[in-house]
Amino acid sequence: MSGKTYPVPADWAKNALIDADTYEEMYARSVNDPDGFWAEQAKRLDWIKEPTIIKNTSFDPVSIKWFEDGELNVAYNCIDRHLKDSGDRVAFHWEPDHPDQPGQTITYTQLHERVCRFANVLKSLGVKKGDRVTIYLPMIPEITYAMLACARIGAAHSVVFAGFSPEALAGRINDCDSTVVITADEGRRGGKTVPLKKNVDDAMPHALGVEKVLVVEHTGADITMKGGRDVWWHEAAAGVDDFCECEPMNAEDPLFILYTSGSTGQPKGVVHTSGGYLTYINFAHRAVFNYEDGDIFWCGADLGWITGHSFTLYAPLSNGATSVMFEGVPNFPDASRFWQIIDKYEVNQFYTAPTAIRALMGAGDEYVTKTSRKSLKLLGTAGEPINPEAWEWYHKVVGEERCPIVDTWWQTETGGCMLTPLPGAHGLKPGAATAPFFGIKPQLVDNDGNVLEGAAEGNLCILDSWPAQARTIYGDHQRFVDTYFTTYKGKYFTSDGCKRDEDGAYWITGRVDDVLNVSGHRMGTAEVESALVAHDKVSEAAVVGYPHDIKGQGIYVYVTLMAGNEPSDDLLKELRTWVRKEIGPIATPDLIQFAPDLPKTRSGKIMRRILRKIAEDEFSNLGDISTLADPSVVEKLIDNRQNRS
Ligand code: 6R9
Repeated sequence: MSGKTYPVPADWAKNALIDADTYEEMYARSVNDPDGFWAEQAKRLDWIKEPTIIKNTSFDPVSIKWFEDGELNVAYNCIDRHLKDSGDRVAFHWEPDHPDQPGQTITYTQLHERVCRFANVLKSLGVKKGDRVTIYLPMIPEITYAMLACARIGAAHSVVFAGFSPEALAGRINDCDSTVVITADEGRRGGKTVPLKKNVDDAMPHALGVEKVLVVEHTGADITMKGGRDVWWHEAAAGVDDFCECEPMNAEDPLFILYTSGSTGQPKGVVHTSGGYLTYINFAHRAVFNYEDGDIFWCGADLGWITGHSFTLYAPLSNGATSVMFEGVPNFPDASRFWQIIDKYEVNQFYTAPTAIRALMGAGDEYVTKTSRKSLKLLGTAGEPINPEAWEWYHKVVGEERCPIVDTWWQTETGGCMLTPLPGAHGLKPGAATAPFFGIKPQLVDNDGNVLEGAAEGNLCILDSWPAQARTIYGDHQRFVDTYFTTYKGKYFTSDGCKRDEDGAYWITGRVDDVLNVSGHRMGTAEVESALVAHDKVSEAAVVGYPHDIKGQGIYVYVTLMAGNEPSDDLLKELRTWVRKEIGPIATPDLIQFAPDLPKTRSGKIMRRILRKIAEDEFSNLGDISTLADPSVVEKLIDNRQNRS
């Protein structure tokens, strides 16, 4: 924790939408009178039927409903309601992977027409209100059409990040019984292509419920189209009407499912609903980023993750904003790419992940300083803890000390930002997520559930519901209850560790469960382990994280081989490739150690605590190892540990 605090700059205190006094007054009202507070915020949206019941929630037993008698359509709120006055306003500046490729500008009127066509195509493929549609698309405009088309006709979308493997895709298709999958011929990222349609083809033998695959032509690559199943989007779009009515949806009808990693087993299909989700993120977009009409907003997150769902798509569009959407990566063709895009579109608010900031910091200041960035007013980060050094660089070199940084802590399950400084209200502490957003009641508890007051470090819980909270895990409500509300009964347990300092500011210290955060991507150690043991030469695997300069955490793997197999460089490569194939490139192990034995308790449980310490190079103090079945295993592991440099 760095001791520094940057006070709220005078012009921000004066001109921001929310200053310190307003924050205190509004926060008090949000927690003392949630009904009154959120009824007022709900007026930000256009309702078909205004809600009269606002909050109806309990964490014990678990039942979460917001605005339950309200009716609305999310796509209407994101598009149609802006058409009358602002149809010509740009909704998205779409920036391609390489600056020499043609970009696109999409106005709200154009967005409306394309989303309507997309909706009509989905209907023609048999999609109805209440169905689930899997979207496996790269960061191209069509992914926004596909998501909004689902919202328009009342189908829940399940976006699967286009970096996931065919195996991972098939699992997610099956879990929510999608009969329609939307993909593209290929994706582009950093000058490389990703064979999306081929991945879908490879997933099909494992996803037998899929009836139709809708394919967007993007790179023009040669792909195979299967008769009767595969449909080109551009051909289908030409044959449908350019208007489609919005389906009236109950506030509690699902808007989307998004799969995320937990500490055990299969990824969970986190379910978000319509009215509460949109109200909360619409408001957060204004309050956290100080978004004002006319600003150009850029959230760099991929639509495969929650940050993309909420802040690349739904929040900015529901506020009628002009957003930037970027297909590529921060360092291609070179490390100036982000800053050049900011200059090109005169971006006012820029939101990205600490891992990107660390990587760009490593490339050198000149890539930044040769650009102007004078349009920037505010910077944001999300996804993982930001180290103070990267924060200072972002603040000084990128934002020229003129732009406040909002370090927003939240989760797939929370839908929107939960802890964050507000730029006009809170002094900034590099690395601190700082203060609760409206309606959020954080609490720190120790491992036994005792409440910790004042300056303390413990496990972060949230005491009461907020409108954008996930409602369930698709198909497994009991898992929802067990995962989030059982460790500390009656409280939402975030699985994050957290410190509160003397000033009451919150500092997230990272996950306290077996979830890794690699470059801002959540990954269960259990998922990587089960991919490894599926390899026929592997008998056992244990996966832990270790500190990594750029990725935040790297993936350290201990592998025990089946009898008759010897460690070799070829096998190392084979295992790396295997994990990439099973899960996707983001899960590629950084370090693999062949371990003839793993440290286990007498009851056979792997002692991860010890494996973590060895991976972190902190083995001088391993704690009590006397409960191990064979303590000598540890020394061998230390002797053979993988070098990180
Ligand atoms: C939005 C998102 C959630 C996990 C979360 C925490 C970590 C997110 C953070 C942060 C420190 C921040 N996390 N934001 N840690 N400071 N500002 O990333 O959702 O992909 O579900 O990840 O990410 O550990 O529990 P998700």
